[in-house]
Amino acid sequence: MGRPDIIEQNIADELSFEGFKEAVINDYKIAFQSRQASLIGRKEVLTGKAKFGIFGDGKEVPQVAMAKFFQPGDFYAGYYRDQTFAFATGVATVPEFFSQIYADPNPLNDPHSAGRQMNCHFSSPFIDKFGNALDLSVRKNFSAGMAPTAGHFPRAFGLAFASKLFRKIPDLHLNTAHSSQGNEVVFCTIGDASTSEGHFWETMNAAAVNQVPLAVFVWDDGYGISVPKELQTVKSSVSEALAGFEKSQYTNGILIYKVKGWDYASLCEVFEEGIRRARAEHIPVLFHVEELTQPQGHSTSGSHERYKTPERLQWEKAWDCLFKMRAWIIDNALADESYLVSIEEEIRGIIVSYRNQAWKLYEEPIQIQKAQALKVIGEIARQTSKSQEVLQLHRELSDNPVPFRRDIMVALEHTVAMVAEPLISAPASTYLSELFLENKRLYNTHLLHNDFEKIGEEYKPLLDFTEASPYLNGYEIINRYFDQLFAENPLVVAFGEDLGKIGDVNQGFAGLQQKHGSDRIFDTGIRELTILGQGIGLSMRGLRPIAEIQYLDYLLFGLQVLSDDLATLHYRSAGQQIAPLIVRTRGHRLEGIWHSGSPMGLLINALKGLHLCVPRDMVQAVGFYNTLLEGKNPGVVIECLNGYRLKERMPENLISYKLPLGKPEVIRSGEDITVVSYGSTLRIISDAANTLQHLNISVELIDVQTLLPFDLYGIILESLKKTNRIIFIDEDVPGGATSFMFTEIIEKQGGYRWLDASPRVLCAKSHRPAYGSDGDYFSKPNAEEIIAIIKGIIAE
Ligand SMILES: Cc1ncc(C[n+]2csc(CCOP(=O)(O)OP(=O)(O)O)c2C)c(N)n1
Ligand SMILES: [Mg+2]
Repeated sequence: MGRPDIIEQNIADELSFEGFKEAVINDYKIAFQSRQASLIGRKEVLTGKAKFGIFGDGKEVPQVAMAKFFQPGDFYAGYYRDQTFAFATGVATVPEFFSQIYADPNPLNDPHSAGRQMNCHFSSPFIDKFGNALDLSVRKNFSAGMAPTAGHFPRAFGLAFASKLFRKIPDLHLNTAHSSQGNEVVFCTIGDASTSEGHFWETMNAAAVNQVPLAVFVWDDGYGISVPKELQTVKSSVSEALAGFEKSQYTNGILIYKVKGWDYASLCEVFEEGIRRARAEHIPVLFHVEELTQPQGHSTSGSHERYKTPERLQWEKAWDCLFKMRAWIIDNALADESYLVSIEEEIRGIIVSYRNQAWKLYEEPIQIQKAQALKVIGEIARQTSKSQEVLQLHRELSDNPVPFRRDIMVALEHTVAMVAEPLISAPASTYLSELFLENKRLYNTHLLHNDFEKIGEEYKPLLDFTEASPYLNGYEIINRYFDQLFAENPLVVAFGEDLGKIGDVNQGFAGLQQKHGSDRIFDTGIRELTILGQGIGLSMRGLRPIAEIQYLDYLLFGLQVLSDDLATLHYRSAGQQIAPLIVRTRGHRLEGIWHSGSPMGLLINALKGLHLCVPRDMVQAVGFYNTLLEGKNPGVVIECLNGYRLKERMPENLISYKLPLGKPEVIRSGEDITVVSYGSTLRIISDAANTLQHLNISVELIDVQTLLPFDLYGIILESLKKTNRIIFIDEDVPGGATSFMFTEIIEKQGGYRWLDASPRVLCAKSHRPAYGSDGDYFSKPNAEEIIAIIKGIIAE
């Protein structure tokens, strides 16, 4: 008999070997199942059941390895190749994968996007249906994917930066629902070719400078669709190109690992070490996963035989990671051939049944609609004088075995249009209205959290002034406000270029870093894109960031993430995720081409899904900050660049007064003409209105206050009903925000009915504003122009 402790050790080894074997076989099963899903998924497109497919075949093995180290509380930000990771972490199931490829709009079937996203764009819930934060520290969190390659990198940086703040700021340690003291790692994937994007480099630099727990996995299959990596990356290797970023013992930087994508054992080893260090030490890490393949080519849109050589195609077959893992399992006697064959056979059958299940779920409600529509149309055909024509519509729908929802609508619409007897066609109209509402709910909701709510309707913008309320410079008011805000709300952080040490270029934060700490008020590099991504990620993790863009003109550097990521987040995740980021910037007229821009039309078009606040002074700006901080939607506040040194009276209730959104304010009442504007232009219009008053022309001046949402209360229309004349004025280019406001009032609100003179717009010239006082005068609307045009309207 052996010694008991040695026997115990042997049993433990045996058990752990059994456990190891089981874990490996389980990984192989997930990888194999994922491959089958890819193969069948492609067929679903080729047979016409789905429109487009892009799959994770050839990337399965690194993803099952990666999933081993993804812990509850961690975050994922990735791209369309990661279905295996989603399956392995349990965040997605195979039936959900199929539901998404069919564009099933039922969130119970496709809980990731409710049919709004192409396949393989996953997400997990961050909020419950009432908008309350879920306990993210115990969940595996997938931030919603999107298609613009590398577009998720700035967000990934922000998600990782949150871990850093949760670790460093003691006041946040109690906030356990969002973090376990910053132990969360962000797993971020990207294809080799997409590392060519500036987003990748800006993010890597920001992560390296800030030392955040961001783990980047580059799936290197040598191609970006057809373009090989020689044309994508210097030295054809992203890890070599990043050599200067590498962390050494005494520097910041990133850890860089290279590993073969087909080598399961090495992948597990390397990922274990890298993730452990990222988590413990908050060091960013890059895994360059090489020698991956694309067994079915890039997507269903074309074949890779067009651009890969026969040798390359042959190599891809031989080095397919799934094939290599299988061989490794057999070589190491973890399972034999016949066992693997039996589980593969079983999985093939299961995947087919998952596909059938998802298809049935997708199709059933549509077949019910089809049957109901046929019943209604058939009944109408029996009663109408247009029986033959209606029967033809009936036949067309009936012969369509798998109609879309739109085909049912079209059949009903055409029936109603065809039949002149309204009483007979009434059942079709009734059913149409029902379906219209249903489809609106499925496809047109969740642009904003609480889509149809009037935000802050109940807020009474009551300013509390006392005898002692002082007149201060605009920047001083903003500064006092931020001071109170940071004292009151521990979730608020603010950052941007020159915002920390000197307290922003206009002193809004002057002295506040010293008072509230450099973890909450801090400088960033000149990197607008990742400043905004930083804000997106922080706000998704429960903080309330104010990300500052130094001048409105430079918002364009970050517009892509605002538009593609932030503005679509709630919609594309079907209401499961929010990012209530506040973007603070300053704009409108000051000096020259790049310090007096007012591209509001551009923002209105790009930022549907955000609130766009355009205050005329700093007290009003404060009202918007308070409102946005109360809500769950993101917003941009554009302070007036030329307003910081103008005196305003500071109310006592700076920290508590809120402004409703979408509620214009009549700032001067008059009888003869309604003038609609916002921001810095209002002061010029006020001057013009004084002059016009001497000419007996009485101007009603309205500040729209917010461009998104826009006048939800019909306040401008009420004014127009009184004056019967209207002009929209701003500093944007022709066709910009003035055209937007014009359409809203004249067309959408029916303002044309109340006009006695033609409605007009006055905006800046098409070119950028020239430098200097004369440059401003001749580029932007001026008081004399305003007077002349209004006199003209009155004389009409
Ligand atoms: C910003 C942007 N540009 C172009 C595309 C079109 N596109 C989709 S995938 C792709 C290639 C990406 O290659 P890679 O990053 O290597 O990923 P892989 O598909 O090879 O895994 C391109 C050009 C896109 N989706 N987004
Ligand atoms: Mg590639």
